[in-house]
Amino acid sequence: MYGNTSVTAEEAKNLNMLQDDPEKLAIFEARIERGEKIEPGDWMPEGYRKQLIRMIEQHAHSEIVGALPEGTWITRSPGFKRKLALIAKVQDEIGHGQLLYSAAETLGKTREEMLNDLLSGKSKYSNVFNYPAKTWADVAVIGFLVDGAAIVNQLINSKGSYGPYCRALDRICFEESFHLKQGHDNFVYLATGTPQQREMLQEALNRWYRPLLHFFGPSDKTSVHSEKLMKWKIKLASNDDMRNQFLDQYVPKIYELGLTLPDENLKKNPETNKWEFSDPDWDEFYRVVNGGGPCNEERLEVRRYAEEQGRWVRQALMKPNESYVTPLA
Ligand code: FAQ
Repeated sequence: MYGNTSVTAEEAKNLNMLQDDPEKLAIFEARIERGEKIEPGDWMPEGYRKQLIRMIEQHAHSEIVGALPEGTWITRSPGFKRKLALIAKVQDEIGHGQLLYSAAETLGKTREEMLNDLLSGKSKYSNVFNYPAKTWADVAVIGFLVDGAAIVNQLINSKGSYGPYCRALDRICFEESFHLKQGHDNFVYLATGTPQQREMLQEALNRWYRPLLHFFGPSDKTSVHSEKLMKWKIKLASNDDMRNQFLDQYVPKIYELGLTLPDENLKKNPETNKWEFSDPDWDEFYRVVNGGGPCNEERLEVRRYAEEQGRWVRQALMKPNESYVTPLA
């Protein structure tokens, strides 16, 4: 046991706790156990702070990079109403990034440092945004299924232990529910449309199936951080449980529209109540999240361009004696 806590010395080492005061740690753990929210000024173990920064920062990056695949379709949206809805959705995603960067900043990492880490490739963001949105059907699949997957994850995590992150997630989930309606409407429209529209949707679905399975992270057996995150109630369900919840909710909706998923082994095991599927190629997952996906370079290039082009605006907004820390400078 480490101090008066429930962790062993070995676990404490893994959790970066050794520099933490055991008495304070015990009080902290008891608060987590009671379901209290931890707030920015409260004492927290270094490992908790670091894990939260890592996770919230990656989430924030995912929102702003996540606006890019759909963003390329704004000028090509089929019709004015769909264009308006897509503009509003993309704008919301950027707003989510802002909320999440603010939540991460409460833990002591500046926004400039986070953006530097995104632009240099040091920090990860969600795998799904490193694939192209080739047709309008991709916009339907992203809005319905990527947003659907994000809601499964965020609703669960919004009950977590860190106040600023949970409050940001509450607001994000509220807005995501509109995105889901927009995505569902596009999805059903194409699924019940002309043979060409159905074919285009099925083709997009086939391409997104594996990235969607990857979205919830590696299996519980290989997940690196789950144990620590769940111990501190930052994450309230494991990667496999979240993936299972997603399949539970969305596979029937896809099948009821007469569409298929490209995996002959995908089925729910009635005994375990869990979905089984073919190996989704975890090598591809690691390649994509480590910078080797089809669009990683393009996504970061666009972000670097936006950073560069917006610099004069940020500088103009600074007070005369303030200086803006230039990312990558
Ligand atoms: N993509 O040990 P674990 C959205 C990394 S928001 C990339 O299992 P953990 C809204 C992981 O970071 C989407 N990397 O990790 C939207 C770690 O690497 P590290 C984002 C991934 O943290 C919709 C390594 O693999 N949502 O879509 C992924 O316990 C439409 C080992 O993994 C969030 O970020 C991945 N999918 O569990 C926007 C939610 N999975 O850091 C626009 C918050 C894992 O050691 C349009 N995050 N990795 O270098 C989480 O819930 C968790 O961080 C997980 C991963 C579940 C993503």
